[in-house]
Amino acid sequence: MSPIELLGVPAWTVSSHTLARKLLVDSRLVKNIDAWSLWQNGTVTREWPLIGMIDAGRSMFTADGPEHRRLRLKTNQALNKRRLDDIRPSIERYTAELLDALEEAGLGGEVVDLKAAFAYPLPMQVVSQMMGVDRADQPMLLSSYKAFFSVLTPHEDRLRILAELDEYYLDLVRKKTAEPTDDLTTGLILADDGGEPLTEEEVVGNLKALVAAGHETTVSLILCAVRALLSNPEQLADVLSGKVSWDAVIEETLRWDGPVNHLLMRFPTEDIELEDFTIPKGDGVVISYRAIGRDREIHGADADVFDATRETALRNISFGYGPHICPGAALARLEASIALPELFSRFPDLQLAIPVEEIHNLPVMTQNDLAGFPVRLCEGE
Ligand code: STR
Repeated sequence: MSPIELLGVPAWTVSSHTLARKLLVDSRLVKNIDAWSLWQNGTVTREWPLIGMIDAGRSMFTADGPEHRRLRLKTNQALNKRRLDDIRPSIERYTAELLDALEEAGLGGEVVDLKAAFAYPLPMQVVSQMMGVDRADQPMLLSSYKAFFSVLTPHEDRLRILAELDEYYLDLVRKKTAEPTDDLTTGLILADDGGEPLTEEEVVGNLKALVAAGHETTVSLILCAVRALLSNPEQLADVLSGKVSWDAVIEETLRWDGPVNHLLMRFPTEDIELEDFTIPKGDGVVISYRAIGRDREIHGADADVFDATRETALRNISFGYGPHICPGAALARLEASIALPELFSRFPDLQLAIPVEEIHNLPVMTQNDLAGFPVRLCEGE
């Protein structure tokens, strides 16, 4: 537990795996921003650049307890193993299409951006299909979220983008209410299990959370796995020869270089006494997943090394833990487990076009977003 400052706002960060697991099942920590003292007393306002990460509207992302279960039920059902089998052929098709286009662009040994041409569009295509978002709207969504996450975006632009997204999603929900189709948005609208139906605001909130979380994070999972393998050729060889599984690569990437650096925020509804410290009621608590993945108590003295054969990799909590554990975890793993082997089976000689240290992160505080990923598809002359 350490004090941090988020663009001028004080909070606590949790960087221990064991403590995070304890706190993430503690019902005294809630996600509703109204439990935050600095929000209650007006110190933090909508003018704070990170406000959109916390005050994201009523949804499964911001509710707790029985309300949270009610808000999450449909999403859990739509993302269960059996339903994911139905979506697998689409992921395979999108992957193949993008790889065809990539091959054409990089045919003559030209440098191509693996992010722009492959990792970035793929998860948005998948989540759009799942939610019933039009293909034509995908570029707008991608550029809106890109600007939303960047700390370089002027805050008034960020607030405008969030308002425009709200309008877009409200429109989509009204369209699906008038003409139900076979997608999760329609599923969220229809109460077919006798329970209390979600309100329009709640459907919009869930839809926002699902599209944002469903595309942004998976881009990073795919790229960071590729980066880890290209900078560890002996491990790549073991994967390509079948000695090490793709699943092992994916889990170790989640642990070592996962998509989420920090998750904002939770608030104690009463003082929480820990062994050597008390988290005061109403303070902000950040879970720092990047540091948690490198916790030496769990992963050993070489926790900073990428090792796809590491047994403790399976213990990563990069998708969170407890009631809010990522409902899309299995979908993200499925996407990566299709995208990565397909990429390397098409381009076994894939190589970075710049030194690995020159791959940079975007100026984003909470997410592990890479700016670009220049590669060559085949061995140069
Ligand atoms: C982005 C803005 C928005 O409209 C809705 C949400 C709610 C879900 C959030 C999302 C946010 C930001 C990225 C998150 C996602 C849930 C999982 C994802 C935090 C605030 C992660 O990066 C873990």
